[in-house]
Amino acid sequence: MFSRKGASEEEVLAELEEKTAEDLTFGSGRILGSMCTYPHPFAQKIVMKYIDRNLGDPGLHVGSQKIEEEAVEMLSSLLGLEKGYGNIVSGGTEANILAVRAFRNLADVEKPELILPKSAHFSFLKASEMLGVKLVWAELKDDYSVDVKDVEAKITEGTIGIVGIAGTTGLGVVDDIPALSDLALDYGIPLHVDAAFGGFVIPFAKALGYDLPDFDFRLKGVQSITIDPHKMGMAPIPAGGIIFRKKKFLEAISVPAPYLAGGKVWQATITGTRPGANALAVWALIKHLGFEGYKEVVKRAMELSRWFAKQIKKIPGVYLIREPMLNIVSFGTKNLEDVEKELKRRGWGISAHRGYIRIVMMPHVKREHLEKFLGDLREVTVH
Ligand code: 0PR
Repeated sequence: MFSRKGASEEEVLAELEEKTAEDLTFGSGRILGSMCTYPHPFAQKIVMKYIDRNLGDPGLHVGSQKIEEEAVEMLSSLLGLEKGYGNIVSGGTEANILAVRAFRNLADVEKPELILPKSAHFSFLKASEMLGVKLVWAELKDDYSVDVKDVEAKITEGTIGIVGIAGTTGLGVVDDIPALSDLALDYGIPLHVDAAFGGFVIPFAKALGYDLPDFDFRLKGVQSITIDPHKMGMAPIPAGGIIFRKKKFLEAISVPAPYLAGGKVWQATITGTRPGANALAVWALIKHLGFEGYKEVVKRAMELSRWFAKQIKKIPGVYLIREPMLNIVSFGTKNLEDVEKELKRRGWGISAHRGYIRIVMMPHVKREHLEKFLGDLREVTVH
């Protein structure tokens, strides 16, 4: 109900406290299955300070727009590209939609088709429906990475693009992006890499010596990459990233907005009015933490996931779906639904999908939380 008379701030706050008491918080250590985390304190300060900035009208907030461009440039350079074109957007969903939109608009075919792994995120279903692009699903191999031979077999006259995933939603698997890139070059088809999760993990994990496939613009077939600062980048929601190798992709999705303060400006994003503060927070965090700072965060997360995977293997009736590649560990059990229900009843923020439970070692997840969780898991699976 839209109240007739206003209540005091205290009253409203008290009601909010009561209602949100049901929420799980990252600080409690109970959220183990999310790709989000508590935003870095420095980023929170930035958001508070610049809460009014709107990147939808860059003529008003000229400085903020330049900062967004610099943030895009920083992400590009992390991904092996000196000059990239793109935006800080609302998340991986918007970034993936923009990539498919750019590929479709440039392809000029009557019945556009997109080839993507069966492990792809559901955001592509939205893209498909909105853009009238048919999804052609490629099979996975036993290791849950996409079968590149099957991708090749599915290429047709109507193929507008290929998708590879660098950190799948369920298992954190990095596809064989080098092979997909070669394929894309051979057939003259653009390759989009969904590194929404892996973008802020793989470059640092590689620097730490983990053996992972190349996945970024250093591979010449890669034309666009989704990379989300609001996942392992520790930026506040919403903060996604879409980077294109060439300007033509961004131009293909830009519409004129003729009456704004900046004169005739071009907008590529789905959202019009959009938060400048979050883009500024992305910029500020990258400046503040630097490569070495993120590397430390990833080091902890990778070590914790290896340790956790080892513990999982020791529990009777519980099995790993596959050895972790990134900081995601997924496991199966007998009577998975019952196990899931009981773990949730005990207050754990997890979810079971596609036959397994996924644990994501985000920065807020500590070994002591996982030890407690493993204790509960052991109890729940004993029969
Ligand atoms: N691409 C990949 C590979 C993803 O894993 C996700 C999100 C997206 C794109 C879409 O990103 P946005 O959600 O930012 O639009 N994957 C997470 C998932 O489905 C999203 C999420 C995050 C779910 C936090 C739950 C949660 O607590 O698991």
